[in-house]
Amino acid sequence: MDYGALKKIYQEKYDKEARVFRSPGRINLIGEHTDYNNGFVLPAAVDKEICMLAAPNGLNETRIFSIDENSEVIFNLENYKSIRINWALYIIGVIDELLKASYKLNNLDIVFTGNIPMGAGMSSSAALECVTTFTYNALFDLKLSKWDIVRISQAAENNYVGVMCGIMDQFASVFGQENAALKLDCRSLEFKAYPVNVSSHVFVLVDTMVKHSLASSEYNTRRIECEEAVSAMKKVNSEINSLRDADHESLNDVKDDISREAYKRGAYIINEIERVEKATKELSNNNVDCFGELLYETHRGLQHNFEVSCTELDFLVEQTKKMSYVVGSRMMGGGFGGCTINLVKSEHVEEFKEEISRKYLEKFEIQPSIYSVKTANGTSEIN
Ligand code: GAF
Repeated sequence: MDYGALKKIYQEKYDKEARVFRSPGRINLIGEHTDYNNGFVLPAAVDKEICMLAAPNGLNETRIFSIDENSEVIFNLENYKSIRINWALYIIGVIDELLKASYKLNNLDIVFTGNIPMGAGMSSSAALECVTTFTYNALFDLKLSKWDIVRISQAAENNYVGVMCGIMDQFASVFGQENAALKLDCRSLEFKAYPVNVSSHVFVLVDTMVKHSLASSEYNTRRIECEEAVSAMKKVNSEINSLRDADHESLNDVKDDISREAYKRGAYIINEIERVEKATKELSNNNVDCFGELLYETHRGLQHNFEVSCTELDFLVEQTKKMSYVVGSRMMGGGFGGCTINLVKSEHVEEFKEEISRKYLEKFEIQPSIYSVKTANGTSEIN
């Protein structure tokens, strides 16, 4: 990002200097839909980010300008609920959470932009929420911890945007570390860094360029289905409070009492939580082929049991099985579009890009975008 150029835009728009903050998007190596089931995830923050410039304005209105949308919203801290412009919800949702918690805020002039591809499953929304919380924390000295920033940002998404997301994306955006993926235990919130250099292989993202409209409603439905399985098991064993506490035996015991969907979702999650454990071991031992095989297993689970994939994603994953230089591939993120994450031998990356783009274009008449991302540090202020 050219922070200097952004400062100039701010100066021209609001006629003063601003402080500059950034928060990154993320990839997730493995552990999909496990976060809200108290399981493990393995995300890494990446070198694509949302950048926010802000300063107090001494007025009785807050002004927010989105460079990418070329659009401004203006509201005061009492009447913001009438604003329903999509991009503004992520910022206003944070303001709402802070006001509900009785933090003392004043009006700001805000300008923001980003280079995280939208709808690609790389968490542009979490990055926007996290940079907003970080900005308000810095400018009003709210004394929030990093975990407070994660929680408030997640609450904004749950309560204001209406997507019942787990904690992974906001965690990765705030805690990200350059050169590392972070294995987070979503129950204890302990985490450990793992190097992402997978012996002469790199992660490459292929963006389907589609986002099917059911993404957020189906996401919330998946949560409810997982909860259905948990409450049935809890009646038998009161120590089961989430799918993290369950195994296939306890799930099978309630098979006849729950919907077919709840059973399939539960089975996938139990496997996926175990898979993250296996995957981190393989990663530590540099067993790249075994790690790659686990990516394919995750995709099969997401496709057939969790049912959050789509034709475009399945096609991309299937094609890689014919490419000897790809060791693993799967859909990444919430699903119903967005990217696949592929583990590719470094010297074949260009060949991979060319081949997968050609095949996807032939099949869907859509040119996919391909991203080779680097890992990055979490939310910070730019000095
Ligand atoms: C989305 C959510 F925001 C995350 O919390 C997570 O559940 C993910 O989908 C699926 O793993 O990105």
